[in-house]
Amino acid sequence: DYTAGLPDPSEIISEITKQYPGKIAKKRKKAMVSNVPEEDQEIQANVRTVPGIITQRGCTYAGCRGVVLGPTRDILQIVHGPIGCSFYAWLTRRNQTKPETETSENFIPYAFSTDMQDENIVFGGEKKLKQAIREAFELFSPKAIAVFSTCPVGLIGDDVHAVSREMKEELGINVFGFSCEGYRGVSQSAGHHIANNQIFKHVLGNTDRERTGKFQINLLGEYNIGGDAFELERLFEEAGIELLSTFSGNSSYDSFEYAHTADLNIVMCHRSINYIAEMMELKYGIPWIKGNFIGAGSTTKTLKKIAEFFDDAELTKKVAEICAREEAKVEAVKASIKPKVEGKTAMMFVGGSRAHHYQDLFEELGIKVLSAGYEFAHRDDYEGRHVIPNIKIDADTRNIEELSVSKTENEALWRQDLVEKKAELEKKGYEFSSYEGMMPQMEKNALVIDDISHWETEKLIEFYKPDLFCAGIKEKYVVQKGGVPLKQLHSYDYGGPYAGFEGAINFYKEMERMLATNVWKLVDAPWKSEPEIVGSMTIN
Ligand code: CFM
Ligand code: HCA
Repeated sequence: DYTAGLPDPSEIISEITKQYPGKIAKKRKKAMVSNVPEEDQEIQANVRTVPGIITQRGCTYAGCRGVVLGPTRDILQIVHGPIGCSFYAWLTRRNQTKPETETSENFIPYAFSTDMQDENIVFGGEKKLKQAIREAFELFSPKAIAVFSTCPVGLIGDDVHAVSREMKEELGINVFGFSCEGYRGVSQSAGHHIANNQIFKHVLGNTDRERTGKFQINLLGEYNIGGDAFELERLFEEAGIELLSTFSGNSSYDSFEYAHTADLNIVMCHRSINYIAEMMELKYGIPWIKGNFIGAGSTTKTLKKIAEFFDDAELTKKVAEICAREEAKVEAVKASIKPKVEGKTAMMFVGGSRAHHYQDLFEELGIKVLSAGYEFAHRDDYEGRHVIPNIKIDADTRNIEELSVSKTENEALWRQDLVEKKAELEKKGYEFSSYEGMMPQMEKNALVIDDISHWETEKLIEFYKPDLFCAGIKEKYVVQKGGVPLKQLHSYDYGGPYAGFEGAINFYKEMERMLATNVWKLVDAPWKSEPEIVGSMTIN
């Protein structure tokens, strides 16, 4: 029995929240659900964090610059703001890239910033931004320059879009800006949306491309953390599926420009990139399906779903062959590791999709996920519903208006072959926008918590005493000092890839290292013997 011997989740919820003032307790309770998979439960998500509660969320700038645009190697990305914001987005996410040749452009190791100073805050920073764009162009002659606004830019009213337009004209390359000031929205989720809209408007669809493969796809929401995308590229290549563009891991500017010539979009992290998937469907009639490559079983399922879309005997055979061969390798490793970790317990509080995707990997090893949650996902990501956006796209300018759905307005631009194929497959029962959420997959009585606070994290560990905690760098050392190993599911610590078949093998081995050992039980939290740290500091 899954819940045998565990505390009752409703008791845990009241125990955790009784520490809070009344209004806050009421608000936080709405973000905590004792899961009943077969029921339509509501969870509060994507709302403002209680000030001072210590959230693990990031800002809008992080979601736009760091997450969505960050992994593209040849767009020169200038951060308009104080240097700290640029430093924050500099190589921390472990997104990898492989330029086509040794001399191909790769700006990922650089941090470009206008290094805004007090004087720019008082007198405006547009002049400095223009100068920075000119200087970057002279030194690096990039294909495209993107400008990212940080908090002070919005506060003083610098117009990054006007500057970008002027520079585009002057330099003759694509220059575009993002109003992704950190304080906009309630988390990095707002930054994803801003990034999606601007890439769609300024880049996607700029050039056409002759067909070079029989089966052409884009991979959306795969950021090549720890080399995940490399493992997937290997599988697609062997199967004969041509990957035109990845949004945005190991990605390039040109591939964004012709991404609209693909036959199908595979959406991996729906939370950060669903907007582009929907807009490509709306403007070009390109269908999308959701895919998960975390876990060997999920990888097979997704590859087979792609093959089913193309409905080609040779491809179907090839994919089946690859999956069988790779699954056999995975099984051999699993057989030696599973008995050592089966029945262990884990908790996951990560981002906006991984806390769900990684459930498959844990299931494969027989590890129970007692409690999980996202930092900034929306209700559809938890509850498993597909929400159709309210947008209309101008056919010429690609301007996006938040309006009523009007799929037919762009019908003339749709790929008719794809529209027909979609209709035909749907008739046979093929599901396109099928959508699975975290809650329908989790066990009964598992505790689901949105935007978990530091206090709540500590209490949960006290109640459940899990064998493993999965989160990020901010949580890692506090949790480990308490004697519970923490696996970072953002950066993978120093490991990875974890996607695809090779990734599953890597993850199993990592679980063996972390869970089949008693070393963590020997850790004594320093605050148990020394509750207060007394120190002195001299400032000269
Ligand atoms: Fe998507 Fe991501 Fe995630 Fe995300 Fe992120 Fe990330 Fe994440 Mo960190 S895009 S939602 S904003 S899968 S950076 S690669 S690991 S929180 S779960
Ligand atoms: C971000 C990036 C982040 C942070 C991870 C962490 C990432 O939110 O800006 O807290 O460890 O994956 O790098 O999510």
